Amino acid sequence: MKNVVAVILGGGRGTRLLPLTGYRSKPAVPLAGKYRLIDIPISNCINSGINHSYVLTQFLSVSLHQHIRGTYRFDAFTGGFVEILAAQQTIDDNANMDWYQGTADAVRKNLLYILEAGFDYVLILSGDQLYRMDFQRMLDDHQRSNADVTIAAKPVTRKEATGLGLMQADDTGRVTGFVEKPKTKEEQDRAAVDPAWIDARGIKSEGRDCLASMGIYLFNRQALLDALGDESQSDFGKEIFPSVIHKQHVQLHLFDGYWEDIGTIRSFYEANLQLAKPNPPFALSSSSAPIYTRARFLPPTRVDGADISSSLIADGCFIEPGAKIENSVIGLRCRIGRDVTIRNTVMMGADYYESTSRMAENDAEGLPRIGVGPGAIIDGAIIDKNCRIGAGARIVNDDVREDYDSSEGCVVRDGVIVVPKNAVLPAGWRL
Ligand code: ADQ
Ligand code: ADP
Repeated sequence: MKNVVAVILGGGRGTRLLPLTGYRSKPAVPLAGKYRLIDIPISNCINSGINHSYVLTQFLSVSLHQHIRGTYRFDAFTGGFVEILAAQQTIDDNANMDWYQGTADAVRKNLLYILEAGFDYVLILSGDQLYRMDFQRMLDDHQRSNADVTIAAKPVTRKEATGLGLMQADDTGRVTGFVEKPKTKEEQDRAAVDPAWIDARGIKSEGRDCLASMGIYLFNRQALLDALGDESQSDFGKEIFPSVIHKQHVQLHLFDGYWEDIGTIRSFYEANLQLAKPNPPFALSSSSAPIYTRARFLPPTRVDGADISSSLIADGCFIEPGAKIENSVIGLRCRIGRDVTIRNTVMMGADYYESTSRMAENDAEGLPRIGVGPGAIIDGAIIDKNCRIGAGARIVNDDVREDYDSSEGCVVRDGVIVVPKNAVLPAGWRL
C-alpha cells in the first residue's frame, strides 16, 4: 500500500450539517463522544497500511488543524503524513470562487499536491461515512482485474438507493452503467440489477437489487488525470463516471459490511445513537482495526448514583446522583447535574474544564456552568460542545416540529433539536 495516496473529501459547504458546521469544518465534527468524523476514513487508511493522506476541506478550522496535528504523527521509520488542503489556502482567486463546484473539481484543484510525490494509485474517500473497510482487498481486486478505476459498491434495496449513485456490471464485474441518484421509478428500474448477480458473488441479495456506489474510488494515476481532463465536469457521480465508464475500464469492488452516510443531521444523530445500543451494528472497539483519535490524558468518568442504560460515556465526565441517562452519547468532560434526565441525545462534551473559581463567579452572576444544570430534561437532541444548560431547562421537541429556529440559536432539523456550540440556556429555559 506504500504506493497509494488517499484523498479524503472533507466537505463542500457543509450546509446539511449546519449548525454543527457553522464554525468548524465538517471533518472536525465530533463523533461518538470522543472522535471526529475525519478519524473514520483516516483510521481505515492506517489499518489498511495507507500512511499518506490528504484531507480536502472547505475551510481550515482551528479544531481540525489541532486534531490532525495532534493525532496523526508518523515516525521516521514508517513514514507518512496526513495533510490538510483547505480551499481558503488556494492563492488563485478564480480557483477560490470555483471551489464549491463539486468533488472532482476539488480533486482537480489539488492535483499538483496529490500527484507530486509519485504515487501509483489515488484512493478517493468521502469524509462523512461510518464504516470499516480494508482497502488492501480493494487494491487486490483492482490489480487482479487490471482496471483503470475501481469503485466500491454495496448492495442496497430500492428504498436505500435514493440519494446514491447506482451501477450495473457485467459478469466480470466491469461497470457497464452508472446513474447518479435516479429520481423516477423508471430510472430506478433501469439502474437496478438482477439479484442473482449479487447472489452469484457469495453475497445474499435478500431483496436488494441495486448496487450503490459508496463514493470510494481507486484510480490509477494516469486514469485519474485522464478522467479529470474535461474541466467542464466537476462532480464524480454526476458527470465523471457516467462518461468515464465508456472510456476506461471501471471495475466494481463489492462490500457488504456496515456502511452509513452521516452527512445530514438526522443520519448523523441516528448513527451516533446506534453506536450506543447494545450490540451496535458498528463496533468502535476492534483489536485488528481500531478507530484512532487524539490521546487526551483525561481522568476516568466519575458516576455517583446515576441510572445509565444503553449509552456511551466518554472520558473525564462527572455524573451526579439522581441523573437518568438512556440511549445517549455523553461526550468528553461533560458535567451532568443532579436529577438530570437525558434520553436519545448526543452530547458532544466540552473542550475544557471551568476552574472552581470561575464556576463560583459564574454562579454569582447567574451564568449556568458548562454542562447540564440540576433537574434539566433533554430528549431527542444534539448538544454541541461547551453548552451551558441551566437548572430545570427542558430541551424536548414537545410540539413535534420538523424544522424550527428557536431563541439562543437552538434549531430543530429533521425533527432533531440542535443546541449550537457555546450556547447558554438559562435556568428554566424551554424549547
Ligand atoms: P454525495 O455524498 O451526495 O454522493 P457529494 O455531496 O458530492 O456526493 O459528496 C461526496 C463527499 O465529498 C462528501 O463527503 C462531501 O462532504 C465531499 N465534498 C463535496 N464537495 C466537496 C468539495 N468541494 N470539497 C471537498 N469535499 C467535498 C456521492 C456520490 C454517489 C455515492 C455517494 C455515497 O456522488 O454516487 O453513491 O457519494 O455516499
Ligand atoms: P478536544 O478534547 O475536543 O480535542 P481540546 O482539548 O483540543 O478539545 O480543546 C479544543 C479547543 O478548546 C482548543 O482549540 C483549545 O485551545 C480550546 N480550549 C482549551 N481550553 C480552553 C479554555 N480554558 N477556554 C477556552 N478554550 C479552550
